[in-house]
Amino acid sequence: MDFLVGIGSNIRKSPYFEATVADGVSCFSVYNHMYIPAHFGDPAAEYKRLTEGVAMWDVAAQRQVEIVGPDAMALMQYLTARDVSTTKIGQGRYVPLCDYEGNLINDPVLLMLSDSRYWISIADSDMELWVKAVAHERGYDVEVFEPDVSPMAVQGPKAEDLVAELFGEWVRDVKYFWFRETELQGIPLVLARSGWSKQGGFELYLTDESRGGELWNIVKNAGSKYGIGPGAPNDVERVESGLLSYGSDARHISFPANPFELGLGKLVDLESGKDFIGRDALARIKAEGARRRYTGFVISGNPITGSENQHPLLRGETEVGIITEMVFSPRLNRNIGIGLVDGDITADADGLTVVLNGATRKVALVSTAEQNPTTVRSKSLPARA
Ligand code: THG
Repeated sequence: MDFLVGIGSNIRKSPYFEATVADGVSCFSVYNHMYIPAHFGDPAAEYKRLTEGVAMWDVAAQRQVEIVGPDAMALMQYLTARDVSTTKIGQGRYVPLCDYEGNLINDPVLLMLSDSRYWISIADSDMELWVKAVAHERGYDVEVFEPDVSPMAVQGPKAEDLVAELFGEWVRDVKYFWFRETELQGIPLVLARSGWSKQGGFELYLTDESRGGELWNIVKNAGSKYGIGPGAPNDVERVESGLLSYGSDARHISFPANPFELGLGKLVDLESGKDFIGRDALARIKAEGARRRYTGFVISGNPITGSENQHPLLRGETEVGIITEMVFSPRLNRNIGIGLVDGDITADADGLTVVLNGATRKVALVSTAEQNPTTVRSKSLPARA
């Protein structure tokens, strides 16, 4: 295909935008109405930095929705299927948000800043509108708005050494998903041990958008001795790690799926007695059993590059699932995928295929844990055909 995508002033720019352009970004995507770097022209090097060194990403497009006021906790609990009542100040939680049908509408990270102040760090859908409407219609005493907060990710096995060098040894004691408000050379931010990879690392939530370029360059310069380089949320690593991508794996307006189907059933707390949006639907879905399940795939043939579209999983002529993303994993030396299969397709099902660019490829199911190179002996995977 040979065309350009038109972008106007309707698409917002991140505080790191100029810095990423200066560092050679070669492809952007759009997320929460904002530019987000997709890659810097060398996917192999970006993957290697993430899995063996350290990478830095502009994820300012993971916008925050701030909820502040006496009813902040009550509203937060009403928004999510997860029991968040035990969350502590300084703790983050992964919180699925559903609509009234029980379908996922976002899967943010919740940050509890105080008893009466929360952020949700959102995936790609308009949550500020939803949260504001729910708050007003139900009469919660809160304010809801998008604050000046712009995350940057520092991910990879060397991320901790770099972040400790920048902020101090205390960062080594920050527990997974916990955070602290701090500053770096006078730049205000929230430092969290989190990020959309399973390589370990931190996210720096910049709270002064005028200082994005400065923060970017401080991290970049300090990271040079660790071989840092720019990157982006990495699709290959996320498929290997089985991390959900709301928008790609499910989207309520075009491809609805519920948390039980998406492997997030353990985060749905129907026993807590808490009321939340989608509760009745989720109780019914749980009782009936989910129709589909989230799974990994191994796909035969030559290395796959880029998968823009979802692809039906076929058995004979029948569609029995959907592969939402396919990638070539350099560490596994095979093509892997992620997506949903019908409940009656067993793990050892044979005769599964996918058609890619007109050619039929064989497909085998693997659990998302089985396709993670750090936890799997690759001989337990089906051979590359
Ligand atoms: N960081 C921040 N905000 C975000 C994301 C992020 N907002 C959008 C998007 N990513 C939200 N989606 C996810 C999906 C998975 C995880 C985090 C955010 C994740 N999951 C772990 C896992 O699956 O192993 C832990 C889940 C758990 O606690 O149970 O990290 O990346 N700021």
